[in-house]
Amino acid sequence: MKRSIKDLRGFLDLLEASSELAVVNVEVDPVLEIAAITDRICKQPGGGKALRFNRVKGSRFPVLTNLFGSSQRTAWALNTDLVQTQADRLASDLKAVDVGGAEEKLWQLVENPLWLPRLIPHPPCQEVIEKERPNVSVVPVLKSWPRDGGRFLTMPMVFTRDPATGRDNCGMYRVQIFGPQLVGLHWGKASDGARHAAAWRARNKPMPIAIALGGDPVLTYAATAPLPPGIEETAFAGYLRQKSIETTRCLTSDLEVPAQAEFIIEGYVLPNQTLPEGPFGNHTGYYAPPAPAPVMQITAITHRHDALYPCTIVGRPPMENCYFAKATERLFLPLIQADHPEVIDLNMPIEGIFHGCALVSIRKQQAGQGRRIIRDLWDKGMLRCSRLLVILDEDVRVQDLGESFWRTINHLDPNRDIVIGRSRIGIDATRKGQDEGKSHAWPPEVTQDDKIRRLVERRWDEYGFDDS
Ligand SMILES: Cc1cc2nc3c(=O)[nH]c(=O)nc-3n(C[C@H](O)[C@H](O)[C@H](O)COP(=O)(O)O)c2cc1C
Ligand SMILES: [Mn+2]
Repeated sequence: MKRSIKDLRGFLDLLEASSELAVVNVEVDPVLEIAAITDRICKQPGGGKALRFNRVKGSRFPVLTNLFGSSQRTAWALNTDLVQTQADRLASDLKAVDVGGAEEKLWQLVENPLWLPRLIPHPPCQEVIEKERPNVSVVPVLKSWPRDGGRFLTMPMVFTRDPATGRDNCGMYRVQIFGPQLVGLHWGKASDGARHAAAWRARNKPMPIAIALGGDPVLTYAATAPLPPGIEETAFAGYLRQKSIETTRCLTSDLEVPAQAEFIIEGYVLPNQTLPEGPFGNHTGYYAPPAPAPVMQITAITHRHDALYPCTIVGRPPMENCYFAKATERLFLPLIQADHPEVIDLNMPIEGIFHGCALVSIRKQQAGQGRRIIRDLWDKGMLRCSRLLVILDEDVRVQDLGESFWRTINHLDPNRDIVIGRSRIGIDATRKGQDEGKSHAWPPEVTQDDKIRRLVERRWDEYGFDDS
């Protein structure tokens, strides 16, 4: 699909034209009510429509939820009608790069001048500038669950810069509102945001930071993608949309942020300040407990005149983020395959909360290959955090959970097939040969004789069933 979408408005127009948007015009409360409505909608088969709440108590700005909560809408966000089309493009582009492993190939592909962000003047995200007394409470931030510790930005793009390399990162990490000019940041230990913060702390300097809300949906997706450290999300987004992302310089720091965003929150992270963040109703379906988190001092808030506030509700699956997670499964499979050509397919069931569980089918050619690939996949890349990793043979359709479970439980010998890693479990559910500790030859599968099957097929009508 060729399209000219470059911001949230363009995306909303597409949703509206395709009857994928529902608009709520009665007044609703950003505390719990919008989340409860959205939770109910996104549990509908297929994920329900995107929602626009025009009258939000306490704010003049509309709230958008469930924007990406279907396979179709996530595909559109990724500049395609079908995520697999982008995955196929990435796979063939990766094959065409003839250097190094998956990470080097991706680097070569993405760090192309064609895809690098481009600075523009007079950005829409700076139509309104609040530098004197910025107040984050102009944003209609939601409280999603009754025991949440407060209000959280749930779809923020958090921009930081590596002080050593000057390279920028854009990651999606939830942000808790602490005060008019104070928010808390929740970047995981292994994230690029945390890495940057540690580097600035080591220099004992405040870290410039900016939070963008809205803008081209492709960048919102890229902020959640498991890109290797150092690859810039803006360039990856440019690669996916086949056109550079437009950026602009912050007003109170050097950082570059998406020009087409709805809101930009600028500020600094002080080296040694933390505040308790959470609890937060998380994508596991359980509350994350409160813990100390770094804080950001806000120096400016800029936005469009008629800004829109996009956010998501996380909680027990299925939820909106499952569709992003499935897109990542498709897009990053070619990267896994670039390093491990024996990998055929991958399923990360949404009930496994994405990182938790992965089923991988492989073309097995050697004894011990199943166990070996478990170790290799835990070593680096997207599956390194899989707490349950199941390896199946190439003929198993891993997208079919019933079939995968049947094969796994029947192939499994717990004495032989379990691999325990650091707080991880792997199951080698491939067929085993006698060279792999199997005492007998692998038993034949129960299937009908081909000739008889064809005969029955031919005579089916004669038998007189009323179906066909
Ligand atoms: C809705 C949503 C919320 C997320 N919240 C967090 C978060 O609070 N902390 C975190 O470390 N990762 C969070 N993630 C996952 C990160 O966005 C993801 O790991 C991303 O790759 C991080 O970027 P980075 O590799 O540049 O650090 C969230 C993802 C989604 C889709
Ligand atoms: Mn990153």
